Amino acid sequence: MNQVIAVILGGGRGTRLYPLTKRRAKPAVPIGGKYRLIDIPVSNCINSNIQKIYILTQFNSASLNRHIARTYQFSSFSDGFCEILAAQQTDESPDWFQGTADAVRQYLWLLESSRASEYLILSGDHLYRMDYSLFVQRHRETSADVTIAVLPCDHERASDFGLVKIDPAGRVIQFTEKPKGAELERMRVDTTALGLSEVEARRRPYIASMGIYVFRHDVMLKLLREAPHHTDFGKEILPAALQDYNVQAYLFDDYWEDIGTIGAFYDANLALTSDAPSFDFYSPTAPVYTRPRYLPPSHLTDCEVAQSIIAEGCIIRQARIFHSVLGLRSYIDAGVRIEDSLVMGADYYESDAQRSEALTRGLPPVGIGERSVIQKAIIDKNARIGTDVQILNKERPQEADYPERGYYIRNGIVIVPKDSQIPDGAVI
Ligand code: ADQ
Ligand code: ADP
Repeated sequence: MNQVIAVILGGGRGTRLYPLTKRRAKPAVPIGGKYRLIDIPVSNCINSNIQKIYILTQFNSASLNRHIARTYQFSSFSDGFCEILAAQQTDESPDWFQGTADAVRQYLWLLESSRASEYLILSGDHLYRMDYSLFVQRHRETSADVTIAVLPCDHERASDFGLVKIDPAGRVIQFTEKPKGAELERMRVDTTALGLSEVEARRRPYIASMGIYVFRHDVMLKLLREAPHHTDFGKEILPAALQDYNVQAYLFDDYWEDIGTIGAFYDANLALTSDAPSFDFYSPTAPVYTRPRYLPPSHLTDCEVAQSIIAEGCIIRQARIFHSVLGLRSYIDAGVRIEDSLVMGADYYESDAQRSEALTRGLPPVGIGERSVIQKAIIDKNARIGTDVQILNKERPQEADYPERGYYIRNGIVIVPKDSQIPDGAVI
C-alpha cells in the first residue's frame, strides 16, 4: 500500500450542505458529535495502511487546516503525509476546480512527480468503513487500468448515482451517470450474479458506482491530459475510458451512505443513536480518528436521556433529551427538551463573566437557554439559543432562508448556523 496515493475530493462549493458550509470547507463539517466528515476517508486510509493522502478542496478554511494539521501527523521515520490542496490560481488554470476530474487535473503536476503505482480517488462526503487494501488488491489481481467500487442499489435512489453494467468477469461494459426514465430502465440488471438472493436482487436491481476509484498511475495521467474538456469522473472520464481500458468493478456490499445533502447528513447522524446502528464509531479494529482534545467528561444533572449520543465536555442541567446527538462542549440549561436533533456543541467554553457580559448586551450565552424546546433541528457550533425558544418548524415549510433571523430550513429541518443567535422567546 506504500505505492498508493489517496486523493480525497473534499468538495466543490458545498451548496448541498449549506448553511453548514457557510463558514467552513465541507470536509470540516462536524459529524457524530466529535468527528469531522474528513475523518471518515482519512481513517479508512490509515486503517488500510495508506499513509499518503491529499485532500482537494475548493475552499481553504481555517477550521479544516487546523483540524488536519493537529490530527494527522505521521512519524518522521515514515513517509506518510496528509495534506490539503486548495484550488488556487496558476498561469495554466486561472479558475476554480470545474469538477472532480478537473480538481485532480489541476494538481497533476504534483501527483506526477510521486512514485505512486496507483491513485485511490475518494469522496469526502461518504459514511462507511472500508478496507481499501482489498479494493487495490482486486485492482491488481485483475490487471485493471481503473477499478470502480460498486454496490447494488434500489430503484428509488438509482438515478442519484452513476450506474454500471458488468460482464461475468467483473469488467465494466457500460457506465451511465445519473440516468433517468427509459435510460434508467436500461441499466436494470440481474444482481443475483453478484451473489444476491432472488428477493434481494428484485429489491436492488441496479449496480451503483460509489464514486470511489483506483486508477493506474499512467492511465490516470493519460485520461486527464488527453481530454482537457472532461471535467468530471462520473460524467465524462469513466464512460470514455470503457472503450480502450480494462475498467473493473469491485463489489462492496456493506453499509455505505452518501451524506452530501442536509437530509442524508441529518439522517446518518441520527441513525448513529439507534439500538443496532448500521454504522458506528465503536469498531475494535478500525477506529475513526479525530483530533485529540483534553476535554473533561460530560456532566449531567437530573436529566432524562434516551437513544442519544453525548460527546465529551458537555454540561447539561435538568434537560430531556431524546433521539439526538449532542456534540463537544454542548451547554444545555434547565428545563430544555431536545428531540430528533443534532446539536454540534461549541469550540470553547464561556466563563461565568463572559456569560453575564453577553446577557447585559442582550445576547444569549453560547448553548441552549432555559425551557427551550428543540425538535428536528441542526444547531451548529457556538450557536446562542435564548430562553423559552421553540424550534418546531411550526409552519412546516420544507425549504426557507431567514439569515436575518438566524436560521434556514432544508428538507423540513431547521438549521441554526455556526455562531448564530436566536433571541429569547422566539418561535420557529
Ligand atoms: P456525486 O456525489 O453527485 O456523484 P460530485 O458532486 O461530483 O458527485 O461529488 C463527488 C465528490 O467530489 C464529493 O465528495 C464532492 O464533494 C467532491 N467534489 C465535487 N466537486 C468538486 C470540486 N470541484 N473540487 C473538489 N471536490 C469536488 C459521484 C459520482 C457518481 C457516484 C456517486 C456516489 O459521479 O457516479 O454514483 O458519486 O456518491
Ligand atoms: P474543535 O476541533 O474542538 O471543534 P476547532 O479547532 O474548530 O475545535 O476550534 C477550537 C478553537 O476555538 C480553538 O482552537 C480556539 O482557537 C478557538 N477558541 C477558543 N476559545 C475561543 C473563544 N472564546 N472565542 C472564539 N474562539 C475561541
